Amino acid sequence: MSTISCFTEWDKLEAIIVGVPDYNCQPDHEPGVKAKIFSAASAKDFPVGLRPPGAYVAAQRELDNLIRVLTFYGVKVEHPEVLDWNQGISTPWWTAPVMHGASCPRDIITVIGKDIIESGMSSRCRFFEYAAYRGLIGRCLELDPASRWTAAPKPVLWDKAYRSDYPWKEDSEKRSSMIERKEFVTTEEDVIFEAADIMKFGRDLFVRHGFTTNLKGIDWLRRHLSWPNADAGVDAPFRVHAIDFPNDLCPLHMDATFFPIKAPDNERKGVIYNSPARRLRESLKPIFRDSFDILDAPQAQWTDSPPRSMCSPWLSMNMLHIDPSTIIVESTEKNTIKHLESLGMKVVQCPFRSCYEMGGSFHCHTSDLHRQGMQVDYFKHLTTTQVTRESSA
Ligand code: DAV
Repeated sequence: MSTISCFTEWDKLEAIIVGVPDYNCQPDHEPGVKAKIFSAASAKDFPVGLRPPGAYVAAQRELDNLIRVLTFYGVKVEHPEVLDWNQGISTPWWTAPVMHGASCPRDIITVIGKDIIESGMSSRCRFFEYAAYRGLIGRCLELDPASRWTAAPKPVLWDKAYRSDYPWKEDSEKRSSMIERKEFVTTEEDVIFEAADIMKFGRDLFVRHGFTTNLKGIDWLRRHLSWPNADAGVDAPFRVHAIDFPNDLCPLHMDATFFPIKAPDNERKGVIYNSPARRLRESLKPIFRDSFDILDAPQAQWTDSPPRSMCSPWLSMNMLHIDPSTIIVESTEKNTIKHLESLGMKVVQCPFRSCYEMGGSFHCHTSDLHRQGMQVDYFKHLTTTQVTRESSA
């Protein structure tokens, strides 16, 4: 690793962080987590604390295989520090009996241009997760003097940061009308965004407004990224767009809902997968129309998630590009593999379902440090600073 730089999700990968499963805990049913648990009835299936020992062994085996694959493709792999997350924490306003872990670097670290941005997290159990990345960020800064490090405002996560009576998923009617009105479990009383809600499309960044990112968080990103920085290869201000998916009853993180597959070239539009269960708000589709086709993601192979996983079967879409035409996909996801191959992609199959309970699939378990490529404008029809703020129905 000699350079820190990223502008897309798909350009040729040179260096990446791969998470560590050690001491990963099931979090307490705190407000930011409770709303993500499937239903009141299934809450009991998520006991708080460490997982069975075999879970860590199985996850590490799959991660070791992923690391072998990445290394084979010439990608330099870095890791967060292994820390003991099975400890209670407190601030003046709340306590949490355990933390979460450093399995999912995508949720907290994102490199935009040459800026290593560390996001504040939306749940209390993840408040101190940054600790695992400070050594690694220090190494990045030393290796690339032109890179820089920004820690976003740390949300306080006090009670007023959450809607305390957020309806359980079973109360789907109430929940869907709230989600349609963009009333999420997080309020606007704090600045909240998680890095996994950001998708990089060159000059344009799409940020998902939902449970894990609020409008204040999107506004912070917009202000932070709105000036050019020629030394950092950033020629123009980024355009930061707020987007949402009104049918998703558990709107967290972009990468199991809306995922770029192919970049546009001179002859053809690019391709984005969108889960058919969670379609992009209709009024937002025109932004993409000239440069990308939005296709229904292939049906996931599974209707349920592995034991103790709080994620949905749409982790089938949570893939990782090695370069614009090579992508890592979970080896049981046959529909997705077949469809990607029909689009001319080279698919690298890796088993990964044991990792799901640690927080996600390949995209979640990694965070790109260096992808080749510059700040390309894929949305030329937008004016210099035209951004999507709050979408209407
Ligand atoms: O669909 O359960 C998982 C994303 C985790 N980063 C889902 C979202």
